[in-house]
Amino acid sequence: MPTFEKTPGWLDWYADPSQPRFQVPAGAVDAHCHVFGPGEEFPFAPTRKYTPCDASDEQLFALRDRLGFARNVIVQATCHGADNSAMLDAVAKADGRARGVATVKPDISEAALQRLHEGGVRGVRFNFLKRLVDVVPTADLTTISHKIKDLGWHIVIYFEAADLPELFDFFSGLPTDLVVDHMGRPDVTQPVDGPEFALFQRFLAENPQVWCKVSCPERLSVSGPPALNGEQAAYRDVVPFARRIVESFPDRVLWGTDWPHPNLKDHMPDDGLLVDYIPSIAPTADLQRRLLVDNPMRLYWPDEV
Ligand code: 0GY
Repeated sequence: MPTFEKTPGWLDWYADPSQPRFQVPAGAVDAHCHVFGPGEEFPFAPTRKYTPCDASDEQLFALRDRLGFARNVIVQATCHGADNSAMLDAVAKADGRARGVATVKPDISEAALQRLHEGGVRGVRFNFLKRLVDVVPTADLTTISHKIKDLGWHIVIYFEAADLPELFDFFSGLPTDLVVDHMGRPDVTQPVDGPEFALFQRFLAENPQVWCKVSCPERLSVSGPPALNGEQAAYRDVVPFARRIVESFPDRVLWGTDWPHPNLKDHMPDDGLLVDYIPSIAPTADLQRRLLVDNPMRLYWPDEV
């Protein structure tokens, strides 16, 4: 049995998150979360850039129930490479209440894709963050996009705002729906009306097939969570960015916890606080229902809509 030691400095996820004050609407979907291992059962990939702590499906489902969510979208994380077994096992154990997003290699067969589909996978993920991958995956992405398009899958892309200018046309030409992780990681010290975020909004405006996860304020924030007395809004410097996207593209936004929050060394978010952040970016019941229920259901459970 392999044993793994987590990357030094890595913070553990909250074992006992606060009970959110905001009650998510019935049927809400946590559309971005992961499982890690357990490493003894599902070993981490030799190519990984970090070794996480274990975060099992049972622990994920316990968090789902505690926060009041009904369903999860479990996204393959880079620490498992293209071995999707931990994610597939978790989806299988969720009794139809989870879908998966996989990482696949360009030589994957049609039969293997079909098996993934039957296992609940509805998308593939490509990571463009240089700290997480060795090569920019444009060639593989092009090949795979043509293999998955007839399955009705989408492509999840994770990139940083500084890289969008060179990727804009490439992404716009892909043949499937796209889902952008964490708003394309804007630099929130820039103005919300500045050129960097304007380009991201133009990317969404010109491409009706692009969806956006307004997730991970904790990764983007400089102001951070509120002080313990809770006087100030959580992650307040990210709010104008996320709210702008939610209000401009209300039918193409998704939200997720990002539990168990890979790769964080400075600050680990309290998942209850993350849920309490939602009304600050989706201030009306209508926006909240679209963000948390209608949109993810249309993308991941279209047969049930
Ligand atoms: C996230 C963020 C990160 C990591 C990964 O697959 C991954 O390893 O996505 C990150 O380090 O920013 O969304 O999980």
